[in-house]
Amino acid sequence: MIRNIVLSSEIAVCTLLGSVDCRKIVVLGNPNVGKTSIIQRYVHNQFKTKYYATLGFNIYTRYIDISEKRVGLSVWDIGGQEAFKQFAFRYLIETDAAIFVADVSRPETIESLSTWNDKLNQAINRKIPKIILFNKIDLNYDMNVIADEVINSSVRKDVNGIVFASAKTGQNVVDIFSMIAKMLTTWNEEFGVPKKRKVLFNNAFEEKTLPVMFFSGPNCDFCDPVFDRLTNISSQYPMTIKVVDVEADKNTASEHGILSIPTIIIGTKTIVGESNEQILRTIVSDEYTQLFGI
Ligand SMILES: Nc1nc2c(ncn2[C@@H]2O[C@H](COP(=O)(O)OP(=O)(O)OP(=O)(O)O)[C@@H](O)[C@H]2O)c(=O)[nH]1
Ligand SMILES: [Mg+2]
Repeated sequence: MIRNIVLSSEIAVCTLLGSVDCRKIVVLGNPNVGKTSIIQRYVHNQFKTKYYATLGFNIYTRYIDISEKRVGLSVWDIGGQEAFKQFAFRYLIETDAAIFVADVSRPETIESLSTWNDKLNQAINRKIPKIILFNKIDLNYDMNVIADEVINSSVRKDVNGIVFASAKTGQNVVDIFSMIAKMLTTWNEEFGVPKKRKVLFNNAFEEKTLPVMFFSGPNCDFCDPVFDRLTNISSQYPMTIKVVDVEADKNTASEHGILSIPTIIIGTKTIVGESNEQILRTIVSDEYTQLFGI
């Protein structure tokens, strides 16, 4: 009962504010990966170390201005316990975007994301922006193990980005939600269709080379190693890499909604934060197959 009241009042708050465009983002994943923490960092800029499992779901609202337009984000925090999955359909209908959360210190937590994605696809019948968010990058983790898990997961093919963040330190959290909000306001029903993306440059598609944009700038810990990995791969795939310094070329960065560096746009996929060669190679190969059928 109480949840229904919360639900209707939250939606009312979002829709009653004049012409505010309201969008529903669901946050899904295993218990304990940090879904609630990510959302609370985003909405209240706070972090709690004690774990309280989310029972059912909670909805949080935050308003942001994108290209001078106010957008209300209804962020649905869905409890990861197995018991809640059976009611998932109810929570997932009318979703506009999804964040699948996994934990870098327990990379196997990516496994359940395919089931959540299947449930989501049953509840919606259109393509929406989806990303995988690896949380807890403040902890120790092994990027090679994460890469193996990403490569073996089927969900990676159905997402538009892989991002790395920490609810504890706040690293990348606001930027990731802004990125999704921007996706929601600039991309329509044809979301995910390559020609809709602004990654076409230097006639890259006509030449059958994969267009890649690499966004870097000052104070970027992972930029050099990630760029080196990318250039290694480019010797084996026809790729056109355009490097953009976000400080020097603010327009291009803003056109593509870039807030965190490094960010790499490979075809239709966006990767934010540290990444290793295996992940990049897999995404490049997926994109190459998808775009060119080769
Ligand atoms: N070190 C670290 N701990 C985190 C981070 N994010 C969350 N945690 C901790 O991980 C535990 C679980 O976080 P929650 O946000 O409650 O996890 P959840 O995914 O919402 O879990 P369910 O509600 O059961 O589905 C808590 O003890 C958090 O303090 C992070 O970025 N770094
Ligand atoms: Mg929770």
